[in-house]
Amino acid sequence: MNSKICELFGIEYPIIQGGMAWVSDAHLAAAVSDAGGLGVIAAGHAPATWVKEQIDILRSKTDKPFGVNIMLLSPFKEEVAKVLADEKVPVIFTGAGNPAEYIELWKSSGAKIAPVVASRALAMRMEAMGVDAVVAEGSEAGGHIGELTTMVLTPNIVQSVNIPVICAGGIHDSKTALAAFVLGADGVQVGTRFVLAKECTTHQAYKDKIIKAKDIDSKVTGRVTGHPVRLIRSPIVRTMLKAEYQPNAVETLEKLGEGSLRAAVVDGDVKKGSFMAGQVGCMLKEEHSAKEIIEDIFDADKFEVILKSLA
Ligand code: TUI
Repeated sequence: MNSKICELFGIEYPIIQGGMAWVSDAHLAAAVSDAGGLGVIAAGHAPATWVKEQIDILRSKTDKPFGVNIMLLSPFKEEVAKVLADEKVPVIFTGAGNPAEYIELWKSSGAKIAPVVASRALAMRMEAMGVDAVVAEGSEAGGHIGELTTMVLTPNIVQSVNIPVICAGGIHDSKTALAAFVLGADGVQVGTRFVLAKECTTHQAYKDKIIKAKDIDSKVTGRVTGHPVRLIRSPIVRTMLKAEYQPNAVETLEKLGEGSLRAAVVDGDVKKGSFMAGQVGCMLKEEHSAKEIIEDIFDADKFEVILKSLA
């Protein structure tokens, strides 16, 4: 596909693998980059030493371009930001905050910068700061989310900025990818479907949780406290949703959440784990290799059938 995102990042298909904390390690990212997309390591709450290790592992597996997603709520964000510059990471994604203070450092290291945004105002502020692209992430996405849906957020940002826009939230197949391009996006970011990549080292119980999820199993905790997180229904989610309406809700939710994503991804703990996933989880039933996933999404025959049905 001829796309501004392919040119900007030096990739074959305009698809970015979402930076999912604990899930998106060097093994998954290398497989996606090798298959022609942009693989992304998620720094999450990890220290800089872990991030550096993952960059080294990825570089030992592929010489294709890749990205790192820095989560701006991380206590290690300062040191991680510096490692990304020192390591000359080709593409830097940011999530859950405003990366203003690091833009100059990363630009001087030669990185392309693409913040994940959940509003038009932030997309415009980011463009004014000189970033190279934005990821418009709708609230269908998993994990930490904003309020607006992909269907409204994407075209609103597309008509408000002049830099390339990557659409995220609800994208998992050729139909949803094509819809993102119709909305004006230059590329797509896919998260949840890559949890089911064969190269993804996430615990099988996490993958099974996605495979078994029904549409109504997708829940959002933290709406009341102002930190909405989308995940799959489980015992901890039930406790969190009740706690939201009790006194000290912020502290209780923070305590319940601590270590719960690791418990899900690493230990597959169905009781204590937070199984963050996008709404599309209910549509995903099988595991495939990263290459199969990308080739299925960008299947020219499938695109043609959809477009012909509209003619
Ligand atoms: O970052 C994400 N999704 C994530 S990060 C994550 S790790 C985590 N672990 C435990 C609890 C909470 C998170 C799981 N999922 N997505 C990117 C994203 N960024 N979506 C929305 C935003 C966002 C929100 C507010 C970006 C900027 C912002 O405000 C900045 C400002 O200054 O206005």
